[in-house]
Amino acid sequence: MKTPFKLKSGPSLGIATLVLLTAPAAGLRAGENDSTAAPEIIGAENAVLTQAPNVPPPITRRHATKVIINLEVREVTRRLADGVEYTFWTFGGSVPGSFIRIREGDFVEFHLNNAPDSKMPHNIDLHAVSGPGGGAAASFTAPGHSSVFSFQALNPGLYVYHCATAPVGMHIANGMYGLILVEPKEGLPPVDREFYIMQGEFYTAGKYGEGGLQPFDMDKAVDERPPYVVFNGAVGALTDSNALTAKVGEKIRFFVGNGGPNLMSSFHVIGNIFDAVYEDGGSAPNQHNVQTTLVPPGGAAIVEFQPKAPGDYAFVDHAIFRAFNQGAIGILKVDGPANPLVFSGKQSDSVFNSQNEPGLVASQILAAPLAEPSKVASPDSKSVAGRQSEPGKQVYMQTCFVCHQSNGQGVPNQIPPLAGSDFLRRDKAEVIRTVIQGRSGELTVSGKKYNGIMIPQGNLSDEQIANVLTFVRGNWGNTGGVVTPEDVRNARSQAPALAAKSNPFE
Ligand code: HEC
Ligand SMILES: [Cu+2]
Repeated sequence: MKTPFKLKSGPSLGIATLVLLTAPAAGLRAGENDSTAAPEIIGAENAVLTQAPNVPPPITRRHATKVIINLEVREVTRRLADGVEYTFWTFGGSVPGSFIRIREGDFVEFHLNNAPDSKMPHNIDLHAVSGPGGGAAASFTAPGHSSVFSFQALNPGLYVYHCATAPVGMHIANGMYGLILVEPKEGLPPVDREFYIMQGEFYTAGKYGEGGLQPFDMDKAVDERPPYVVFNGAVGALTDSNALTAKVGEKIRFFVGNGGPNLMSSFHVIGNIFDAVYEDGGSAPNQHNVQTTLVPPGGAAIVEFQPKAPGDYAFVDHAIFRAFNQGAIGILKVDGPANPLVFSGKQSDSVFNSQNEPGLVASQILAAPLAEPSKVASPDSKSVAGRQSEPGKQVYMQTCFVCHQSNGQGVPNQIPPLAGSDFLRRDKAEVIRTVIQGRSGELTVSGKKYNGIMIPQGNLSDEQIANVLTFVRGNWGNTGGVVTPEDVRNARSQAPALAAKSNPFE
């Protein structure tokens, strides 16, 4: 069925009613003795579509409904990498295509609209459809036209959809793929954040990074030699200011798809373990405690995990040259308090020789959290130092104590003491810089020499650094004064910016 598609006209009720009337009655009503009979369809709604990395909100309704989907195919020229442009063919204006979220049993009325300025006809094959071509022939649409077909979402799961117009490989290689989630009747377990990530390769005539508007290269596509392997349609679509964000301890769910057209993805989040994987995008978690999951072209997976420590976590195709040399890398930035018992950060770096007493540092560190930090003075809570000292102690216990120990005593020959430290009496700005930038190399504290590495703590806020230093300088026999957030701001503006990380494994 085809009707001319006008950009301005809303979803046509006429078409909707027509489809409903022509659908077989038994398909819309539960009952008879037919086990495949669909549930009752109550009401109608327009689907909320989102662009990656966003996912529409979970479905809260507990019945099947008629869902009207309007998806517009657009051919757009966009950034593929810095200085590199490409003409993408898209479902909804971006790569991957809009995320569609429906519920098991829903009756879907699908409107595929092909923009009037498209050069090609397009169609859609949804892997969630039970019917010939997944809807491909039924949705074949010339530029400036709109096709309507309908289907029932019989099977829950996470499904790929893609264009299947000849040459199929070329339409997919130009970005024509996306994900449709059919939520099981009972819904998915609640999580704190959901993200939409889809891998795909781009076969440009030029090499990786070669500038300008790059044409599609059929030979490279047939040989499966893509210059680009990326997440969400471009190099850097999920890094730097586009990085995903979350907080320590939150439950994260990634809906991961692979448009291909050719390469399998070995999907891995560096420094996290998947608590659950819905392998192949099936409707139930079938595996727990997984490092890397395989996502084939035209396939999907749902992964769930819970970052335990703050930091930048890179996710990659672990076929690792793709991550570092072809673009298949994104970042999840996790904020929150350090959790030194789960992960300490680097604790020391000392010269290794066979005389070193093994296990010394480790045993002291394990003992430390059990020790009561009771010997810590409780300063006058009305003074400025007193007000900063309590939150400062918290920062200390979360961030510094793992190395400097619960009462600031340090570790002999490894980590200098903060208790009775003459270093702390020196230049205030230098003390602040030590925390922001870290420090390494030989250092004498109260007459004893140390040569270790203190990792930078510049991710702490000005206030946290001011508080922890006020706490440290006001306790354990130290005599330094208050450090204010203003002091920290000044020190930061003088210190050279911390070098950005280039190695995502760090
Ligand atoms: C990963 C272990 C580690 C952590 C965590 C750590 N430090 Fe350090 N710190 C060191 C080491 C090792 C040195 C000595 C560096 C050297 O030899 O150059 C040091 C040196 C220092 C010094 C100067 C020497 C002294 O003893 O007075 C100060 C001040 C200091 N740290 C404060 C802190 C504060 C405050 C925190 C928490 C915000 C912190 N450190 C977290 C390992 C650590
Ligand atoms: Cu197409």
